Amino acid sequence: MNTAGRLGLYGAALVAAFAVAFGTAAAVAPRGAAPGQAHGPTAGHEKQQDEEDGMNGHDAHRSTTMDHSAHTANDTPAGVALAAGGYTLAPVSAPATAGEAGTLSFRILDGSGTPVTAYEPQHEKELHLIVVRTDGARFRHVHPTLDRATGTWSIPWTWDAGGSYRVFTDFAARGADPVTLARTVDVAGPFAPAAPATSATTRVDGFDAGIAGDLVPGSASELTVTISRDGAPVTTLQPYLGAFGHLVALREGDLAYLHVHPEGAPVAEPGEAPAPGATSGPDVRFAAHVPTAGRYLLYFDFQVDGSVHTAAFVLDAKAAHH
Ligand SMILES: [Cu+2]
Repeated sequence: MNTAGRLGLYGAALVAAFAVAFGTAAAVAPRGAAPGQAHGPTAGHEKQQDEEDGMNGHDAHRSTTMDHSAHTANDTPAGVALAAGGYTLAPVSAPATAGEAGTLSFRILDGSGTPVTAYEPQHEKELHLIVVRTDGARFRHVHPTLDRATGTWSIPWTWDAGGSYRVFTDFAARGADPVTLARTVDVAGPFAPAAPATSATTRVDGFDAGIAGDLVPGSASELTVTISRDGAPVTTLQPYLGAFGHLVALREGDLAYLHVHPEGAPVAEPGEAPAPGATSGPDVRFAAHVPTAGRYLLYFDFQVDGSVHTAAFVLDAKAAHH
């Protein structure tokens, strides 16, 4: 389990200020999601996209993670605006109707309105695209392709259901701080809103996933995700995007975006990415810093045997009373 290694790091680079986005995520419909989705990943993972970059990418996120930790919870939460840090997410083009195959595309504009064509990789990718319906269902975390001539990001896209979706772009333009920009995209088609209920366990693709710990507003909340299969601990978690798992937290109500990058083990230095070929599990630890009491939708990505799975949890953050 490499517990010692993880514990050593814990709390150092892991504290994520809500105000900032760190990286990536994954998902599943919360329990109590739309009928027929209770367990299934409502979300798809574009494996060919996710896997194409391999595991030995950059670790630019390490330094950015540390930088982010300096932010305070008083900052405006990430992911609630289409412009921040001098950059703007231009209108998103996507199929208008559920079930219609097409392309999702967009550009990032700098302060002069010029499309951005140079990015600093974070968590091995130049841009992380997170899409979730406003009720928290249908989460996807994928990596579109950049046309470096035009600055247009695109990815094949089909909406599985109607509704309003939040499209988050998590990136750092070259030489700039990471930002998370978001827009709403409305999709015609049947829409049965899910009502996420608190859930600390879920089942996805034959794996059982649980999350332990309490979210406490205004402080680092220690959380541990545990993965098992057929009642046995899974100890073969593989590095994915530079860690043994990725977690995104969204605040119910405004979908403010918190990206938490769990640390795996063994590692040489705090914040160090796992070595190629390393495995870990069944526990993945991280810390999240949520700004307010309320309900949070958590989407956890993990990789086993080359396949990425996503587990969703719903936790309530309650103000500490002493
Ligand atoms: Cu990503």
